[in-house]
Amino acid sequence: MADTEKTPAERNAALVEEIRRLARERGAVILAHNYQRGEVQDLADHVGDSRERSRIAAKAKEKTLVFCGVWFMAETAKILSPGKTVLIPEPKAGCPLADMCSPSQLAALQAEHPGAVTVTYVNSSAEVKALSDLCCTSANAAAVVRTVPAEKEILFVPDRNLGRYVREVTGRSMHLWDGFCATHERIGAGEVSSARAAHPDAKVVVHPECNEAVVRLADEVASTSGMLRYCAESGAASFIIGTEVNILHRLRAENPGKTFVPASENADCMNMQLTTLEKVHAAVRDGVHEVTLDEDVRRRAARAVERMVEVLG
Ligand code: CIZ
Repeated sequence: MADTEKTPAERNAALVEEIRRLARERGAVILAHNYQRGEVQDLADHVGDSRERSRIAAKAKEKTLVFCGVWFMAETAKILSPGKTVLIPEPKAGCPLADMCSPSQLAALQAEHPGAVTVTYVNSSAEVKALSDLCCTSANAAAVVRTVPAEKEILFVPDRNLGRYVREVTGRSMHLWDGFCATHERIGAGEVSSARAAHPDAKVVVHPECNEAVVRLADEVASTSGMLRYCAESGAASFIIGTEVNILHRLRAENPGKTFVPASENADCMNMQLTTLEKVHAAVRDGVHEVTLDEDVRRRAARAVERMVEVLG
């Protein structure tokens, strides 16, 4: 059948088949973040958060990792798997939160707080990770902070909302960088309250990158992997989800008998959505766009990421 005679669904199915064939031929594994478009999640060999995908990537037998997500995620894979080729289908997929903390700004703060321990959220550049003592993800931020000796001052960068939440659950005072995720900031407490009024039996599950008023309304605060686990294990039948809306694709697919409602329809990350099947196809077919890092930066960043794994045991 000619391509022009196919329906969009048939064209997508053919493209997915072609991407999978090329990936097998070229020894590539495709990893997508929980916030990727539904069709990219369905194509991927593995879907997960940064921690899960970095672990899978490091153990994968394939020599090429196709990281569907935003730039810092592909960089983190390269930090941990320097011997592998890491491709990002859309190199313009950045992270405004990561951009809110530059290496020179962080170095200036560290100079003002000599001896402080810098704990850096994975949503950061390789250069910022290279200046850090410990890396963390939203799934383990509180556990990482708890490993810092009580007498040590902590600089937590770059997400003020995650930092505030971790400060509350750990009781540790921390100096918080004033960064935020614009997608999570768009989720309003008023919207969550309206959703709760419309779905009184639903559990409200929100990401710790949400602002304080939203977190206060939640039944559960969790990373994306934590949300997937919580919703699968909960006896509740419906959930109001406060994070990037594309995670609802996976939640619905994995929990067919349950209902999922976004806390806000506006919580869509433009950068995450830049990755399309066509761009993944081009990446696998042409071997573009490769992530490269200065080896000294990579080695120092790897120390902060590996220390996260070491301290958590
Ligand atoms: O760990 C990640 O990939 C991020 C940035 C958030 C989450 O909760 O998945």
